[in-house]
Amino acid sequence: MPVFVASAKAPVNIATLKYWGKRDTKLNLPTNSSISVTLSTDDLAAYTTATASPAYKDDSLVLNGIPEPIEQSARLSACLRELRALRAALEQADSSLPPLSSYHVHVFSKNNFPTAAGLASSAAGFAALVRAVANLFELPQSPEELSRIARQGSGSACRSLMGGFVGWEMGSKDDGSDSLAVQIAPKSHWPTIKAAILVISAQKKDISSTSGMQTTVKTSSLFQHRIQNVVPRRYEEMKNAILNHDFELFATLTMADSNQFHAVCLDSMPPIFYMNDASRQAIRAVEELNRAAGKTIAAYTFDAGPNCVIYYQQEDEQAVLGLLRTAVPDADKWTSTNASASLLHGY
Ligand code: 2P0
Repeated sequence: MPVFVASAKAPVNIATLKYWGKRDTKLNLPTNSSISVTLSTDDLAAYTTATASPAYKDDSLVLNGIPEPIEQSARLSACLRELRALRAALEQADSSLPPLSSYHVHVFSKNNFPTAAGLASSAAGFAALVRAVANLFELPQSPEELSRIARQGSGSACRSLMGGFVGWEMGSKDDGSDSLAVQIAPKSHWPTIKAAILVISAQKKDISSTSGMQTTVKTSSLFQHRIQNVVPRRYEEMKNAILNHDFELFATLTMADSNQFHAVCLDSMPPIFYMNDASRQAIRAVEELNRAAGKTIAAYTFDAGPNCVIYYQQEDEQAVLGLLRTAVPDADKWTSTNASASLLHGY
Protein backbone atom coordinates (compact mmCIF):
# COMPACT_ATOMS: atom_id res chain seq x y z
CA MET A 1 0.00 0.00 0.00
CA PRO A 2 1.30 3.50 -0.79
CA VAL A 3 2.94 5.72 1.80
CA PHE A 4 2.98 9.46 1.20
CA VAL A 5 5.82 11.44 2.78
CA ALA A 6 6.73 15.11 3.32
CA SER A 7 9.15 16.94 5.60
CA ALA A 8 9.58 20.42 6.98
CA LYS A 9 11.79 22.44 9.27
CA ALA A 10 10.62 25.30 11.47
CA PRO A 11 12.83 27.64 13.44
CA VAL A 12 12.53 28.92 16.97
CA ASN A 13 11.25 32.44 17.47
CA ILE A 14 12.07 34.63 20.44
CA ALA A 15 9.50 37.24 21.39
CA THR A 16 10.58 40.84 21.81
CA LEU A 17 7.01 41.82 22.74
CA LYS A 18 5.67 38.99 24.84
CA TYR A 19 2.52 36.91 24.45
CA TRP A 20 1.23 36.22 27.94
CA GLY A 21 -2.45 35.59 28.57
CA LYS A 22 -5.29 33.94 26.69
CA ARG A 23 -8.82 35.16 26.17
CA ASP A 24 -9.79 31.70 24.84
CA THR A 25 -7.83 28.71 26.12
CA LYS A 26 -9.22 26.24 23.60
CA LEU A 27 -8.35 28.25 20.50
CA ASN A 28 -5.24 29.87 22.03
CA LEU A 29 -6.54 33.37 21.43
CA PRO A 30 -4.25 35.87 23.16
CA THR A 31 -5.09 38.88 25.30
CA ASN A 32 -2.48 40.95 23.46
CA SER A 33 -0.62 41.08 20.18
CA SER A 34 3.07 40.13 20.21
CA ILE A 35 6.24 40.44 18.11
CA SER A 36 9.15 38.06 17.67
CA VAL A 37 12.33 37.52 15.74
CA THR A 38 12.72 34.18 14.00
CA LEU A 39 16.16 32.68 14.62
CA SER A 40 17.72 31.36 11.46
CA THR A 41 20.30 29.02 12.92
CA ASP A 42 19.86 25.33 12.09
CA ASP A 43 20.82 24.53 15.68
CA LEU A 44 17.52 25.85 16.98
CA ALA A 45 14.86 24.32 14.82
CA ALA A 46 12.38 21.48 14.77
CA TYR A 47 12.55 18.93 11.96
CA THR A 48 9.40 16.99 11.15
CA THR A 49 8.43 14.28 8.71
CA ALA A 50 4.78 13.43 8.19
CA THR A 51 3.59 10.29 6.43
CA ALA A 52 0.13 9.10 5.46
CA SER A 53 -1.00 5.67 4.33
CA PRO A 54 -4.22 3.68 3.98
CA ALA A 55 -2.35 0.97 5.91
CA TYR A 56 -2.10 3.03 9.10
CA LYS A 57 -4.51 2.12 11.89
CA ASP A 58 -4.22 5.36 13.84
CA ASP A 59 -2.47 8.73 14.02
CA SER A 60 0.84 8.74 15.86
CA LEU A 61 3.55 11.15 16.97
CA VAL A 62 7.15 10.32 17.79
CA LEU A 63 9.04 13.19 19.40
CA ASN A 64 12.83 12.85 19.64
CA GLY A 65 12.45 9.10 19.24
CA ILE A 66 9.82 8.70 21.97
CA PRO A 67 6.19 7.89 21.11
CA GLU A 68 3.83 10.56 22.46
CA PRO A 69 0.22 9.84 23.49
CA ILE A 70 -1.44 11.59 20.59
CA GLU A 71 -5.01 10.85 21.66
CA GLN A 72 -4.53 12.97 24.78
CA SER A 73 -3.41 16.01 22.86
CA ALA A 74 -6.41 18.15 22.03
CA ARG A 75 -4.01 20.68 20.48
CA LEU A 76 -2.52 18.21 18.05
CA SER A 77 -5.96 16.86 17.19
CA ALA A 78 -7.16 20.40 16.49
CA CYS A 79 -4.26 21.02 14.08
CA LEU A 80 -4.80 17.70 12.26
CA ARG A 81 -8.56 18.26 12.06
CA GLU A 82 -8.10 21.68 10.44
CA LEU A 83 -5.44 20.44 8.02
CA ARG A 84 -7.58 17.46 7.01
CA ALA A 85 -10.54 19.75 6.37
CA LEU A 86 -8.43 21.83 3.96
CA ARG A 87 -7.21 18.68 2.24
CA ALA A 88 -10.76 17.32 1.98
CA ALA A 89 -11.83 20.51 0.22
CA LEU A 90 -9.02 20.01 -2.32
CA GLU A 91 -10.06 16.40 -2.88
CA GLN A 92 -13.66 17.43 -3.38
CA ALA A 93 -12.61 19.88 -6.07
CA ASP A 94 -10.33 17.37 -7.81
CA SER A 95 -11.37 13.72 -7.62
CA SER A 96 -8.06 12.54 -9.13
CA LEU A 97 -6.24 13.39 -5.87
CA PRO A 98 -5.46 10.51 -3.53
CA PRO A 99 -7.81 10.64 -0.51
CA LEU A 100 -5.15 11.56 2.04
CA SER A 101 -7.71 13.33 4.22
CA SER A 102 -9.16 9.93 5.11
CA TYR A 103 -5.79 8.32 5.95
CA HIS A 104 -4.15 8.31 9.35
CA VAL A 105 -0.85 10.16 9.63
CA HIS A 106 2.37 9.29 11.41
CA VAL A 107 4.49 12.24 12.48
CA PHE A 108 8.17 12.09 13.45
CA SER A 109 9.67 15.21 14.95
CA LYS A 110 13.02 16.04 16.44
CA ASN A 111 14.68 19.10 17.82
CA ASN A 112 18.14 19.70 19.15
CA PHE A 113 17.55 22.14 21.97
CA PRO A 114 16.25 21.88 25.53
CA THR A 115 12.54 21.09 25.33
CA ALA A 116 10.24 23.13 27.58
CA ALA A 117 13.15 25.10 29.07
CA GLY A 118 11.91 28.42 27.81
CA LEU A 119 13.45 28.09 24.39
CA ALA A 120 10.24 28.02 22.45
CA SER A 121 10.39 24.32 21.66
CA SER A 122 6.61 24.05 21.32
CA ALA A 123 6.64 26.99 18.91
CA ALA A 124 9.09 25.35 16.52
CA GLY A 125 7.54 21.92 17.07
CA PHE A 126 3.97 22.82 16.17
CA ALA A 127 5.07 25.09 13.33
CA ALA A 128 7.12 22.26 11.80
CA LEU A 129 4.26 19.82 12.29
CA VAL A 130 1.72 22.06 10.56
CA ARG A 131 4.14 22.88 7.73
CA ALA A 132 5.02 19.18 7.23
CA VAL A 133 1.40 18.01 7.13
CA ALA A 134 0.48 20.96 4.88
CA ASN A 135 3.29 19.86 2.54
CA LEU A 136 2.08 16.26 2.73
CA PHE A 137 -1.44 17.38 1.81
CA GLU A 138 -0.08 19.78 -0.84
CA LEU A 139 -2.13 22.61 0.63
CA PRO A 140 -1.93 25.94 -1.19
CA GLN A 141 -2.57 28.02 1.95
CA SER A 142 -0.23 30.91 2.74
CA PRO A 143 1.97 30.99 5.88
CA GLU A 144 -0.53 33.46 7.40
CA GLU A 145 -3.40 31.04 6.88
CA LEU A 146 -1.36 28.13 8.24
CA SER A 147 -0.37 30.25 11.24
CA ARG A 148 -4.03 30.26 12.29
CA ILE A 149 -3.80 26.47 12.55
CA ALA A 150 -0.37 26.35 14.23
CA ARG A 151 -1.69 28.82 16.82
CA GLN A 152 -4.10 26.16 18.00
CA GLY A 153 -1.18 23.83 18.67
CA SER A 154 0.76 26.41 20.66
CA GLY A 155 0.13 30.13 20.56
CA SER A 156 3.70 31.16 19.84
CA ALA A 157 3.96 28.54 17.06
CA CYS A 158 2.05 30.82 14.71
CA ARG A 159 5.06 33.16 14.65
CA SER A 160 7.48 30.38 13.58
CA LEU A 161 5.85 29.91 10.17
CA MET A 162 7.68 32.90 8.75
CA GLY A 163 11.16 34.32 8.96
CA GLY A 164 12.49 37.71 9.97
CA PHE A 165 10.40 39.98 12.18
CA VAL A 166 6.94 38.63 12.85
CA GLY A 167 3.85 40.05 14.51
CA TRP A 168 1.00 37.98 15.91
CA GLU A 169 -2.08 40.13 15.67
CA MET A 170 -4.43 39.16 18.47
CA GLY A 171 -7.57 39.72 16.39
CA SER A 172 -11.01 40.43 17.77
CA LYS A 173 -13.22 37.61 16.48
CA ASP A 174 -14.42 34.85 18.78
CA ASP A 175 -13.66 32.12 16.22
CA GLY A 176 -9.99 33.19 15.98
CA SER A 177 -10.12 33.65 12.22
CA ASP A 178 -8.29 37.00 12.50
CA SER A 179 -5.74 35.93 15.13
CA LEU A 180 -2.72 35.13 13.00
CA ALA A 181 0.90 35.92 12.31
CA VAL A 182 2.06 38.50 9.79
CA GLN A 183 5.57 39.22 8.64
CA ILE A 184 6.56 42.75 9.70
CA ALA A 185 9.79 42.55 7.72
CA PRO A 186 11.88 39.76 6.20
CA LYS A 187 15.30 38.95 7.59
CA SER A 188 16.90 40.76 4.64
CA HIS A 189 15.36 44.02 5.86
CA TRP A 190 17.77 44.12 8.83
CA PRO A 191 20.31 41.34 8.35
CA THR A 192 22.82 42.75 10.86
CA ILE A 193 20.70 41.93 13.92
CA LYS A 194 21.97 38.88 15.77
CA ALA A 195 20.94 36.88 18.82
CA ALA A 196 23.17 35.30 21.45
CA ILE A 197 21.55 32.66 23.59
CA LEU A 198 22.86 31.85 27.03
CA VAL A 199 21.49 28.52 28.13
CA ILE A 200 21.46 28.96 31.86
CA SER A 201 19.43 25.84 32.51
CA ALA A 202 18.24 23.10 30.21
CA GLN A 203 15.83 21.77 32.85
CA LYS A 204 12.13 21.64 32.23
CA LYS A 205 10.43 24.66 33.74
CA ASP A 206 8.35 24.27 36.92
CA ILE A 207 5.29 26.07 35.64
CA SER A 208 4.19 25.61 32.06
CA SER A 209 3.40 28.74 30.08
CA THR A 210 -0.15 27.54 29.60
CA SER A 211 -0.92 27.30 33.31
CA GLY A 212 1.26 30.28 34.27
CA MET A 213 -0.62 32.61 31.99
CA GLN A 214 -3.97 31.45 33.31
CA THR A 215 -2.84 32.24 36.85
CA THR A 216 -1.77 35.69 35.66
CA VAL A 217 -5.02 36.39 33.82
CA LYS A 218 -7.03 35.43 36.91
CA THR A 219 -4.99 37.20 39.59
CA SER A 220 -2.74 40.02 38.35
CA SER A 221 -3.95 43.63 38.31
CA LEU A 222 -0.69 44.76 36.68
CA PHE A 223 -1.59 42.43 33.82
CA GLN A 224 -4.78 44.43 33.12
CA HIS A 225 -2.73 47.61 32.91
CA ARG A 226 -0.28 45.88 30.57
CA ILE A 227 -2.80 44.59 28.06
CA GLN A 228 -4.94 47.72 28.05
CA ASN A 229 -2.43 50.56 28.31
CA VAL A 230 1.02 49.28 27.40
CA VAL A 231 1.07 46.61 24.71
CA PRO A 232 -1.15 48.24 22.06
CA ARG A 233 1.13 51.29 21.89
CA ARG A 234 4.32 49.25 22.28
CA TYR A 235 3.32 47.03 19.36
CA GLU A 236 3.22 50.01 17.02
CA GLU A 237 6.41 51.51 18.46
CA MET A 238 8.34 48.27 18.10
CA LYS A 239 7.05 47.67 14.60
CA ASN A 240 8.19 51.16 13.59
CA ALA A 241 11.57 50.68 15.29
CA ILE A 242 12.06 47.56 13.16
CA LEU A 243 10.92 49.23 9.96
CA ASN A 244 13.24 52.22 10.70
CA HIS A 245 16.25 50.08 11.73
CA ASP A 246 16.23 51.94 15.04
CA PHE A 247 18.21 49.52 17.20
CA GLU A 248 18.27 51.65 20.34
CA LEU A 249 14.50 51.96 20.38
CA PHE A 250 14.02 48.31 19.45
CA ALA A 251 16.41 47.27 22.25
CA THR A 252 14.88 49.56 24.86
CA LEU A 253 11.36 48.33 24.12
CA THR A 254 12.54 44.71 24.11
CA MET A 255 14.11 44.98 27.56
CA ALA A 256 11.15 46.93 28.94
CA ASP A 257 8.77 44.29 27.70
CA SER A 258 10.78 41.40 29.12
CA ASN A 259 10.89 43.19 32.45
CA GLN A 260 7.18 43.85 32.43
CA PHE A 261 6.36 40.28 31.50
CA HIS A 262 8.38 39.02 34.49
CA ALA A 263 6.85 41.71 36.71
CA VAL A 264 3.41 40.48 35.71
CA CYS A 265 4.50 36.94 36.59
CA LEU A 266 5.61 38.16 40.01
CA ASP A 267 2.30 40.01 40.40
CA SER A 268 0.42 36.73 39.93
CA MET A 269 -0.83 34.73 42.88
CA PRO A 270 0.89 32.44 43.62
CA PRO A 271 3.82 34.35 42.12
CA ILE A 272 5.65 32.86 39.16
CA PHE A 273 9.46 33.03 39.00
CA TYR A 274 11.13 32.21 35.73
CA MET A 275 14.42 34.09 36.09
CA ASN A 276 17.12 33.05 38.55
CA ASP A 277 20.32 34.61 39.92
CA ALA A 278 22.29 33.84 36.76
CA SER A 279 19.54 35.48 34.69
CA ARG A 280 19.77 38.63 36.79
CA GLN A 281 23.54 38.55 36.43
CA ALA A 282 23.11 38.55 32.66
CA ILE A 283 20.80 41.58 32.94
CA ARG A 284 23.39 43.45 34.98
CA ALA A 285 26.09 42.57 32.46
CA VAL A 286 24.03 43.97 29.59
CA GLU A 287 23.23 47.12 31.60
CA GLU A 288 26.91 47.59 32.30
CA LEU A 289 27.80 46.98 28.66
CA ASN A 290 25.34 49.61 27.47
CA ARG A 291 26.54 52.08 30.08
CA ALA A 292 30.16 51.55 29.03
CA ALA A 293 29.26 51.92 25.36
CA GLY A 294 27.38 55.15 26.04
CA LYS A 295 24.42 53.84 24.04
CA THR A 296 22.21 50.79 23.88
CA ILE A 297 24.07 48.18 21.88
CA ALA A 298 22.53 45.06 23.43
CA ALA A 299 19.08 44.00 24.61
CA TYR A 300 18.29 41.09 26.90
CA THR A 301 15.04 39.21 26.92
CA PHE A 302 13.80 36.21 28.92
CA ASP A 303 10.86 33.94 28.22
CA ALA A 304 9.19 31.46 30.55
CA GLY A 305 12.52 30.17 31.84
CA PRO A 306 15.90 31.45 33.05
CA ASN A 307 17.68 31.37 29.68
CA CYS A 308 18.81 34.68 28.26
CA VAL A 309 18.60 35.87 24.69
CA ILE A 310 20.60 38.94 23.79
CA TYR A 311 19.94 40.89 20.63
CA TYR A 312 22.72 43.04 19.21
CA GLN A 313 24.05 44.27 15.89
CA GLN A 314 26.83 42.58 13.96
CA GLU A 315 29.12 45.59 14.33
CA ASP A 316 28.99 45.24 18.14
CA GLU A 317 29.53 41.49 18.27
CA GLN A 318 33.00 41.56 19.77
CA ALA A 319 32.02 44.01 22.49
CA VAL A 320 28.83 42.15 23.36
CA LEU A 321 30.14 38.59 23.37
CA GLY A 322 33.46 39.60 24.89
CA LEU A 323 31.85 41.26 27.86
CA LEU A 324 29.35 38.49 28.41
CA ARG A 325 32.08 35.88 28.47
CA THR A 326 33.97 37.74 31.17
CA ALA A 327 31.12 39.32 33.13
CA VAL A 328 28.90 36.28 33.40
CA PRO A 329 31.06 33.72 35.20
CA ASP A 330 29.23 30.62 34.07
CA ALA A 331 29.15 31.58 30.41
CA ASP A 332 32.04 29.30 29.47
CA LYS A 333 30.44 26.44 31.27
CA TRP A 334 27.20 27.00 29.40
CA THR A 335 29.13 27.10 26.18
CA SER A 336 31.03 23.92 26.79
CA THR A 337 28.17 21.87 28.22
CA ASN A 338 26.17 22.23 25.07
CA ALA A 339 28.34 23.94 22.55
CA SER A 340 25.95 24.22 19.66
CA ALA A 341 23.01 25.54 21.65
CA SER A 342 24.60 27.38 24.53
CA LEU A 343 26.01 30.45 23.00
CA LEU A 344 24.62 31.08 19.61
CA HIS A 345 24.63 34.05 17.39
CA GLY A 346 22.77 33.01 14.39
CA TYR A 347 19.85 35.26 13.59
C1 2P0 B 1 6.20 34.50 23.82
N1 2P0 B 1 5.90 32.89 25.68
O1 2P0 B 1 5.64 35.48 23.30
C2 2P0 B 1 5.91 34.25 25.28
C3 2P0 B 1 6.87 34.94 26.19
C4 2P0 B 1 6.57 32.69 26.92
C5 2P0 B 1 6.97 34.03 27.37
O2 2P0 B 1 4.71 32.21 23.97
O3 2P0 B 1 -0.16 27.75 25.91
O4 2P0 B 1 4.19 27.96 24.71
O5 2P0 B 1 1.14 26.82 23.99
O6 2P0 B 1 -0.10 28.96 23.74
O7 2P0 B 1 3.06 29.53 23.10
C6 2P0 B 1 4.95 30.67 25.64
O8 2P0 B 1 3.66 30.32 25.40
O9 2P0 B 1 1.90 28.82 25.21
C7 2P0 B 1 5.17 31.97 25.04
P1 2P0 B 1 0.64 28.05 24.69
P2 2P0 B 1 3.25 29.09 24.49
O10 2P0 B 1 7.00 33.79 23.19
